[in-house]
This record gives sequence, structure tokens and C-alpha cells, in this order.
Amino acid sequence: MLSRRAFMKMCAGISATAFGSTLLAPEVAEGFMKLADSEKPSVAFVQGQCCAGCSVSLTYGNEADFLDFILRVINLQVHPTFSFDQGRSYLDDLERVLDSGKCILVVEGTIPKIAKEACWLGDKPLYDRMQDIIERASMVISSGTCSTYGGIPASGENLTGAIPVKQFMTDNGIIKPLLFVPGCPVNPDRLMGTLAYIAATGNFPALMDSLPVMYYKDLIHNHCSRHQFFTQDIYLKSFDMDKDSCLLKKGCRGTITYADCPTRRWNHKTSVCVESNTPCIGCIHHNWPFRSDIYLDVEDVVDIPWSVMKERYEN
Ligand code: FSX
Ligand code: SF4
Repeated sequence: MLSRRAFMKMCAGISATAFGSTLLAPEVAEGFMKLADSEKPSVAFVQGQCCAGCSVSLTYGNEADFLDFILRVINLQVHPTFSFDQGRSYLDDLERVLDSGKCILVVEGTIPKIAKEACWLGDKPLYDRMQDIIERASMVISSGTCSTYGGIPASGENLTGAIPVKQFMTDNGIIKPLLFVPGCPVNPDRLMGTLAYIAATGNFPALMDSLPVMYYKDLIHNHCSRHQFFTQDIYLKSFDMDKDSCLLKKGCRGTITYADCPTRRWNHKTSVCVESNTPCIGCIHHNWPFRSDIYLDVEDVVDIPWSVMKERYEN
């Protein structure tokens, strides 16, 4: 059995890795004690227009192992990609868990409002089912950029009228606690960490514009490993050059995108976009995918005032 000291040390470790600070260690400890003798929160996933990449991403946890997570922290009741039960059985399971009135609903993807037939759930368009589903959940998490801001399905001419969850709720007068975990795909730690926080405390973590502050408070640019080259005006001009340069002139959106990617990293902390010689494409930004090209060639960046360039990068 763990001593109190060892237990608190473990909670501080979890707090530091999942939430970026040891400050939440007491809350984590209290939460785990609560979890030990109470029911784990029920979680149901629903997918709209998306590529299911967010769910695939979830299985590549950095700090938290997905299997461990669904065995110890939450009670994953139903998931359109992971559940053994598919089709009618998935719908029956979804109904059952929603009937409990205590389920946390995670939505991936958008909901088509114009061409409703672009996304079906069972024998009805998702749009016609969504009000009932959301109203029976205790809280809603928009997982991924599509579900949060519209993302790829709502880009361009948006012929299907793809809308994110928040707009669906506003259009249909639904009031329900709603939290955003954007990213295309979502970073597994951010979704599992958010759910773990809710499991431990029963509440949402601190939010700013519906985003957990612990993951989305700083610009990627501010913690980027290439930041020193930015301050020295050393910019990458061609991708076959060495790595000792800033990617700003190749359209890097780390300058306008708020997330902890440089420190949290991806794929078991292997790397992060800018360290793989790829500019940040801003997949977490509310305007993503931007109307302009993903990889911009902006040779004149140095001479353009930052305020003007920022506007250019945000579109
Ligand atoms: Fe969107 Fe997610 Fe991108 Fe895909 O669920 S955020 S297209 S990685 O799968 O919704
Ligand atoms: Fe900022 Fe991108 Fe340059 Fe990194 S590579 S310092 S995020 S502009």
C-alpha cells in the first residue's frame, strides 16, 4: 500500500504532466480518493462529419495510456469507432446511457444543417437527433476543431452547412455546460486530461472562451524551440535548409495559435510540427483551415509590420 507521502508525490506527478503544474495535486488526490469509492463518470461519444482522426489520436496518449484511462478513470459506455456494438446496438447503448441523465457527451465533428442527409445517425439525420442527445447529457465536450469551430467540414463553400456544436446549441436554444478541446486532431492528453479533471472534481477545469486554460493559454510561438531564431531574424527560406531557422516566412501560424504543443508534444512526446521542419498550420485556431495556402511563401515578411502580417496570417 502507498504511504500518504508517496500517494501525494504520485498525484503531484500526474498533476504536472496532465495539467502542466503541480498546483492541482490536492484536487487530483481528492479526486482519486473519490474515484476509488464511487462510480466513474459515464462517457458517450457521438461522431458527426469528421475523419475519426480525433479518436485515433486518443489511442496515442502521451502521459495517459488510453486503455488505462478507460479502465481506471472513466466509464466509456459507447463509442462509434471503438465499441464492439455497432449499428442498432450502438444506438440502443447510447439511449441507455443517455437515460441515466449523468452522461458526459463527447462530440466529434460537425452537424450538417443545410444538406442534413450528409450525416445520418441510425435512421435519421444527425441534425434531427442532436437536440435530444445534448439535452439528455449532463455536460458536453466538443473534441477536435470540427466540433469546436467547424474545421474542415465547414471550410470553403460549406455546401452541407456544417456547423459546430456551439452553433447547433445556440440555434436550438439549448443551454448546457460546454467545453472545447480543439485540434485537428485533438491532442490525446488534452482530452484525457480534461475528462480526468472532470472525473476527479466533478467540475470543468478553469476555462477561457470555453477552452481549458491549462492547455490553451499561451501562444505556440512563445515556447517554440525555434524562437531564438525568430528573435535573431533568421528565417527558413527553403525546406532543404538546416533546422536552425524560424519558419515564419513559410506561413507558420504558431504566432497566432494558442496551445501548449511545444511542451506537450505528440506521439508519445516524440516530436511536434515545428521540430519536424513543418510550420504550425494553426489547426487549433478558430479560423482554421485558413483561406490562404497552408504553406505560405512570404519573402517580404521582414519588412512588413507585424500587425499587418498578423491580419494576413489569420485568413
Ligand atoms: Fe475534425 Fe476529428 Fe480533424 Fe478528423 O473527430 S478535428 S477532421 S482529425 O477527426 O473532427
Ligand atoms: Fe514562432 Fe513558428 Fe518561428 Fe516557432 S517556427 S518561432 S512558432 S514563427
